[in-house]
Amino acid sequence: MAKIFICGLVFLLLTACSPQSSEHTANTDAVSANKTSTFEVTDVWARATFAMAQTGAVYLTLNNQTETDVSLLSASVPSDLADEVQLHDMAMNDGMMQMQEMVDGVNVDVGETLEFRPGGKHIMLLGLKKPLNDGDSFELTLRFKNRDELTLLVNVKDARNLN
Ligand SMILES: [Cu+2]
Repeated sequence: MAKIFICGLVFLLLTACSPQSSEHTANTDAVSANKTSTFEVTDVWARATFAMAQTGAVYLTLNNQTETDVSLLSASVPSDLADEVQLHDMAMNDGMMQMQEMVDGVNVDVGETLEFRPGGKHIMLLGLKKPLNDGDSFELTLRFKNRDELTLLVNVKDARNLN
C-alpha cells in the first residue's frame, strides 16, 4: 500500500513539474527585449525575393502569455531597405483571395499564439530598395499599444528550402 502511494506521489510531482520546465526552455529561446516578459516573438523570417522585386514579406509568431491583451500597431525597417511597412491579412474579395492592410493593427489576446505565415497574415515591405537574398538579415521594429517596441533580427530564407 505504501509503495503504491509513493509511486503515485512521484507521478504527480513529475506531471506537475514538466509543463513548467518546457515553458522555461521556450522563454530562453525567445527573442524578447524584456526577459521577465512572457510575450514572445519567435520564428521570424522573410521570404527571399527575386532581383527586381518591389515588395517583400516577413513572417513571425506572436505568443501572449501575459495578463493583458497585446496589440501590434505597426512595424518598420531601416529606410535603406524599404519605403513602407504594413501589416497585411488575406481576405476574400469578389471571389478572390487578396491581401489587405490591417489599419488598426492586430490583437493578440491573453493566451493566444498568432502566426503570421505564407498565405495568411504577413508584414509587407513596400518599395523594396534591394532584393532580399537567402542568408541576408535585417532589423525589424514592432510597435505595440501599451508595450515597449521590440527590434528583432529577421533572417531571409529561400521559401523553396523550407520544410
Ligand atoms: Cu501583403
